[in-house]
Amino acid sequence: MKKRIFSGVAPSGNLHIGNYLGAIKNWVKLQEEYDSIFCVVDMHAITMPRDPEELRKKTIEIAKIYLAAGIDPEKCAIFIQSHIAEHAELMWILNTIAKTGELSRMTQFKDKAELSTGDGGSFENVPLGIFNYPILMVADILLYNTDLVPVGEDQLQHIEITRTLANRFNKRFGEDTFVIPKSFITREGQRIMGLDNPMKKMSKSAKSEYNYIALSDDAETVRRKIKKAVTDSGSEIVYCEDKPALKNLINIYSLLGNKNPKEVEKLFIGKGYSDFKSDLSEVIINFLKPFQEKMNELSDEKVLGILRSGAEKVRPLARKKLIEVKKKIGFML
Ligand code: ATP
Ligand code: LTN
Repeated sequence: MKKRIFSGVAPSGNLHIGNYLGAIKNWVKLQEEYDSIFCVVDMHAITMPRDPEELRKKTIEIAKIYLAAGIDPEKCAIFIQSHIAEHAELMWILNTIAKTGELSRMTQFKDKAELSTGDGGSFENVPLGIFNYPILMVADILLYNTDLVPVGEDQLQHIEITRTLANRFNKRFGEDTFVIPKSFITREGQRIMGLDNPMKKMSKSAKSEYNYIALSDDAETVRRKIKKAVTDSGSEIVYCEDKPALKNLINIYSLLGNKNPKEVEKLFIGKGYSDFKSDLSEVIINFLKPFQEKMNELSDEKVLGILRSGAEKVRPLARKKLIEVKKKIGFML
């Protein structure tokens, strides 16, 4: 039997090349080998305030991005999280075995708490959904007997808590209940850094649009953002740890231009930042153009149809697992 992978992206903000290189690009390769389920996690998205119309629009847009990237709905299931109520039901059950301490230690919680309160993240004002966001993610993963979770490095803590809770539940109610999943991370794409600050990851909830290249950016925007991207002191194009900004830009060049960092260095021997940046812009534009054309060819109706039939594919799996869990904990069926 094929092993199973599960992953998801929240319909919030503008998806950027970090999301693509850290997560979605890997999914496209993995779908050939694994039984694959990809989710648009709208229930996670509402942990921050969202305009309802915008949320619907983004939900479809994320699915279009999956499809334009090469996710094949014939091979995989693509669905919307809120279409399968079992995610919320399992989450409640898992809430009862999770500890507040382990949730408050999540780095994403600390970051989002600060973002959402505007007062430095005082605990009293943090929405509860941000606090137990990881438990919903744990439910997403455990509901489908997931073996591998392909994500970017920032999600490792969430995979760890998934393993902890699965083990805790299994110990109490039966070792064979949940499969203990592993993360799947690739070395290069794991952490694309912000263009305006190479010490922090590129993020779709960044305050400035100069932090990221969105998958929807047009050629002019890409050129403008790359021109403004911070660089390190010096003038040579070298790939090394003590030049984090340049290292990040070379990483992007090599991942989107299908070259390794050493080859990129060679291309720019004797040249400076301005040549490198203008070439990098063209590499990014050449990647984005066909991607955006594919997205534009997909109608909203067609995509919604794919998402609905994806939900029907995964529903029996989710039902079966939840019934098993309910039996084990002593619910009447
Ligand atoms: P937010 O800022 O709203 O938290 P995000 O940009 O971090 O959003 P997510 O929706 O949290 O994006 O992440 C979707 C997927 O993309 C996850 O697998 C995550 O690990 C990956 N990812 C996000 N940012 C990066 C990045 N800068 N580099 C590599 N992978 C990333
Ligand atoms: N928290 C994840 C999105 C997410 C996810 C999942 C990823 C929600 N549920 C299950 C993998 C598996 C993020 O990338 N911010």
